[in-house]
Amino acid sequence: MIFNVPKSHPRYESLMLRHKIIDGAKSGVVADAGVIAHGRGESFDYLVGEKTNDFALSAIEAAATLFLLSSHPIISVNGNLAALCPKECKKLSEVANAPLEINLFYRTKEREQAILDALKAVGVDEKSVLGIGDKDFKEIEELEHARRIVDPDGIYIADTVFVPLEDGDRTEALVKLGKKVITVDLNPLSRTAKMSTITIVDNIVRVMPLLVKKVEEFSKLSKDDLKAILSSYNNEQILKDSKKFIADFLIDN
Ligand code: PTJ
Repeated sequence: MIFNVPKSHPRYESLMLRHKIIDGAKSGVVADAGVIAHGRGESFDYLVGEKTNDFALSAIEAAATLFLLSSHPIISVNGNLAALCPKECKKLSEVANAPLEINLFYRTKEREQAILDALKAVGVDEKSVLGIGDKDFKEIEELEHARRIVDPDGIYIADTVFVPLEDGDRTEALVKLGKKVITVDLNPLSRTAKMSTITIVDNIVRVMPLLVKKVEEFSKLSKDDLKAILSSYNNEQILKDSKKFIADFLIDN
């Protein structure tokens, strides 16, 4: 990192994240538009009080149960996720038995390699990463952009797909194909937030460690207990709760 953020700075944590994104953009991990996407996330983070609220915690618990109840869960990795949480991607993949698949909107061979390198740097085994290399990739016909190209051993056969930090039409297409979708998006109004099976309205950097912990904790529960947690979860209500929180926060602060 070129810029040294003083620890005493009141927005130290937030600035550190910015610089992870900037460094990621310089190394080709983060798309140019990913820098802007991060800014949108930052503004919504203010509005949720820069903390994990109850609506996010309930969604994290539901997400952990869905990971554990799925036969083929997959973690879709984009540039922003790889820049902010590479270690947690590895951990979540291990505890949830969910392979990592690199699946990019701004897809280039150089960016795929840069993201693979970022994952390898935290100990991810290159051979376990899906979505890259010379393979007979499948296509999601409903999509016209690069995210339609998916791994035949990954998103294509997955029953649950974790797609954090994106706003677009992919979630709708995946749901149409009968898949369950878990997203993390600070913006509860995004298309992805609205279309997902489970929407975690919180910052990915706070979500990932909690999600890993919950998957570990819930792996000791019976299938019936997991199903009970999941069936009591209502994503529509969670989205309402998050929007109500934001509205109240704006009035009260
Ligand atoms: O790496 P690629 O090529 O796949 O491209 C990735 C980006 C992020 C550029 C692409 O998916 C994109 O353009 O995303 P959007 O449409 O800007 O959506 C990103 C969503 O993530 C927005 O709704 C943001 O509010 C949200 N977001 C950004 N940073 C965070 C976040 N949500 C949670 N935590 C964050 N740190």
